[in-house]
Amino acid sequence: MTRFTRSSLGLISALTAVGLLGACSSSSSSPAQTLPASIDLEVRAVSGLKFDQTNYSAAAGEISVGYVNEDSIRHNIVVVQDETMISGFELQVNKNGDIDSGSVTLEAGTYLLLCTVPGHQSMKAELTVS
Ligand SMILES: [Cu+2]
Repeated sequence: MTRFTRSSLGLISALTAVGLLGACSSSSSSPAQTLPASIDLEVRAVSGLKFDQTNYSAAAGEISVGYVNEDSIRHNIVVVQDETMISGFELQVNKNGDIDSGSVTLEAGTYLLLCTVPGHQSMKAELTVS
């Protein structure tokens, strides 16, 4: 119990340090960001701890995903199937206006899109790949 508490505090300290570094480096420049033209799936994080839709769809294969932050706080996005995270894919947007993009290869099926930032359990949407 004691050991668990100590390691939790250590983790929180580490996260805080990373957050402070991020805040410092991001103030130097803020170029206008736009989504790449080849996005297959666009997801927006909006205020109220949710995505802009509750259902998304995409074609099977390599899917180019764009993630736009329309909220004021940090969010990420991962893809989950049968409670297992699809490895090698995570997008992160740290502040309002941030855009991240990347690709993930998915077979036809039903997936969940989740934000794994603590407290953001409500950021959940279904992704149908066909
Ligand atoms: Cu979030």
